[in-house]
Amino acid sequence: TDQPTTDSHVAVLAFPFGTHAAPLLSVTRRLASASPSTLFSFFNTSQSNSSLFPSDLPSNIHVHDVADGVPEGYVFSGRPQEAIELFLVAAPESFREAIASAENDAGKKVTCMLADAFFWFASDMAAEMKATWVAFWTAGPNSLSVHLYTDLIRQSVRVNDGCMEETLGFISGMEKIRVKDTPEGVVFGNLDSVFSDTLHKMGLALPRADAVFINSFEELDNTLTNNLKSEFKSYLNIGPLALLSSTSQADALVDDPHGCLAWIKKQRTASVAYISFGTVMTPPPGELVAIAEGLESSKVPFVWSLKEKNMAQLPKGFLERTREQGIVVPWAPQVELLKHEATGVFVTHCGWNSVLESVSGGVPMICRPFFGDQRLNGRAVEAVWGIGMTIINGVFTRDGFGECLDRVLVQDDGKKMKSNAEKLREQAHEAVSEKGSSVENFKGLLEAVVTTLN
Ligand code: U2F
Ligand code: KMP
Repeated sequence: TDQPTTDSHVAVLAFPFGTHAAPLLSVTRRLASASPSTLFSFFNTSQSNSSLFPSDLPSNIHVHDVADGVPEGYVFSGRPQEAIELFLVAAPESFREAIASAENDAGKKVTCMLADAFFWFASDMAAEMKATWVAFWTAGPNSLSVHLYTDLIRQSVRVNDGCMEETLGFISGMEKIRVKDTPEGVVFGNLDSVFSDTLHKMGLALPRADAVFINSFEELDNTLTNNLKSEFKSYLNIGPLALLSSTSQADALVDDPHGCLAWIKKQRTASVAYISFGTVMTPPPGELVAIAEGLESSKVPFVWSLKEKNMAQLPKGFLERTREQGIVVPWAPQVELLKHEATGVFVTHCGWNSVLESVSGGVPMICRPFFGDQRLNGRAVEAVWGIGMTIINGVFTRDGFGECLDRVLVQDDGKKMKSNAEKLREQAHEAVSEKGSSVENFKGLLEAVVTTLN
């Protein structure tokens, strides 16, 4: 295989949970094809690496496994985030070891650390190695801002009964965001967990990064963008990745084993509800039943991405009774479905990738956030961008869900959401077109990544 001819060697550090590693690999691919003489060593756990199907990688990307931090013979207690915490505690050592061995193999010292932003310790590691540090925030600008200003938020919000409704108006661009929308571990919840502490330390470290980049586009939120630009040495919006990645270019390449695209082609414009709650979370059984009942009584055509293990929790006879109305599949070609004109609404947990994919397709949302940044994203969808609504009562009930479907798909409310979503879709496309902001920012990212210190 060809070896890069220059000395730059980029260590890419992936976070192996949720949807973090896939977008980082997609950015790495684009960087690697733009700079064929740079070596990219991609570090991730073997489990996460195997889920990325890294076939047909360019020869200047080398994939390496790192330890997952789970001790020999460890028995999981079932605590939430247990695997994440074990990984995070071990991560500095796991990465250090794997990087040293990759440097050895390649005969090249690492010149840039391109790391998931969660890894605040990459700052010190890069300094020791005399390498640059470029951080990738895989979620949206609201959550990035909350972690950047965690100390300010903790000082400004006096924790009392009414404080959950207060807004973060003291941060530029967050006037509509309420305390209750923030991720747990910032104002409420466990402030001392390994995960909360990681996010807090990250917020303090990021202003030292040579560049911070994000899967979004500047025009989505100009106020937040300008404020974050003033805080970081270089703040680069390079998305939406869904409008750039090679998988979304040719239908023939799209993985659709359950025939979702063939099915949706036969549906009327803006009539279908696409339902998915991402890779981490599934609604509790009672809410799954409420979704099923809401779909049946509303008769709205649907594509529902539901993990195989949860299918048994659907009401008895639901799949048979709705055979003509919709399909339930264990995995759907989400980006393509959201780009299809027949999709009228996305019922989502508001993971950042999902929200931005919906914006990219111009599809309004019904939001049922669960944890982390999802409430923030849902709040922005509803109150800042006006492209969706939060589920009535915060959880799925048959009637509440039915009413939401009617509001978004039929009522004037929904028409307004659709036209707002359509405008954002156009701006998203502009951002990734020639001379667009995200295209220009990508050039800045490439430069930050391949430029070496002295
Ligand atoms: C964590 O997010 P999740 O993985 O739960 O959710 P998303 O960010 O929305 O990403 C889901 C991705 O999986 C794809 C979909 C998205 O790119 O297109 N997908 C699919 O192709 N087919 C399916 O049937 C189902 C999903 C975390 F939970 C969030 O809070 C964070 O915002 C997020 C990013 O940091 O990571
Ligand atoms: C499991 C995960 C994630 C998580 C919590 C989990 C994850 C993720 C986040 C997150 C938290 C705060 C933010 C943004 C994201 O939380 O992937 O501001 O990104 O239990 O996989």
